[in-house]
Amino acid sequence: MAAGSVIGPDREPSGEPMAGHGASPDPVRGLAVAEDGLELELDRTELPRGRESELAFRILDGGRPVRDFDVEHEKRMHVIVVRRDGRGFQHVHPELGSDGAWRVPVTLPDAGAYRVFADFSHDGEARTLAADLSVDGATDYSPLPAPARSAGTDDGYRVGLDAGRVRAGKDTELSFTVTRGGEPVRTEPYLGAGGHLVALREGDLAYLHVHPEEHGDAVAFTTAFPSEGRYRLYLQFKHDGEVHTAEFTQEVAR
Ligand SMILES: [Cu+2]
Repeated sequence: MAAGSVIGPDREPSGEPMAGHGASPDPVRGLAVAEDGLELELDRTELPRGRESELAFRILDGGRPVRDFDVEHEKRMHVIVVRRDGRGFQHVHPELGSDGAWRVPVTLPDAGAYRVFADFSHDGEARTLAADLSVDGATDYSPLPAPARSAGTDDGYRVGLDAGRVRAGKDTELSFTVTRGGEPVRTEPYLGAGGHLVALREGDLAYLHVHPEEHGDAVAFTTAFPSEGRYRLYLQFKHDGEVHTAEFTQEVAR
């Protein structure tokens, strides 16, 4: 990682950086607020609980707001907000104002420390910068749920995950199948693909944005997890015109 202050949500030393197991692990991202001269600056680092409020930020280059972003997955800016225990995942698309600030309304229902990831491309380079955001109040963090091969969404879909044994640094195919009421569901294009997958490493919330491989009966992704440990996977797919999210805990072996 290049110069830049590393700010993690109570980073635990267990988060070993890259494990050298050959292959081509996806670059670990989202551990720093600044990288190669670009910096993520949040307007406010604290938001109220349970009330719609505005999340506003700028991407600064040498202190000046960047305005020329490349379109990636149909958007110029993707923002992920998640609490440090992996709960409360949101994926939103802010608007760029003429003052160079990105703004999007968010509601954070629970208190705690959150991570905000800005995922964008500038000058042809994909970037993920991240900053901490807090919501005041009594906080009740939960451990990651145990790994499971199937997960429900809160709106009645069931998603199966086929991954086999996943090892750090090895290319892995993650294949998801979606059903509703026992019937297979063919997902609709979402952000230019059959699905969208974000993986966050337990502890330091290292960020992997994984790109889809195909769009057939299954939504498949290939990635290489950078290190052993547990990751939270957030699969988003579109069906009946709406976006649905299924979450999995994935164990990655050495
Ligand atoms: Cu997005």
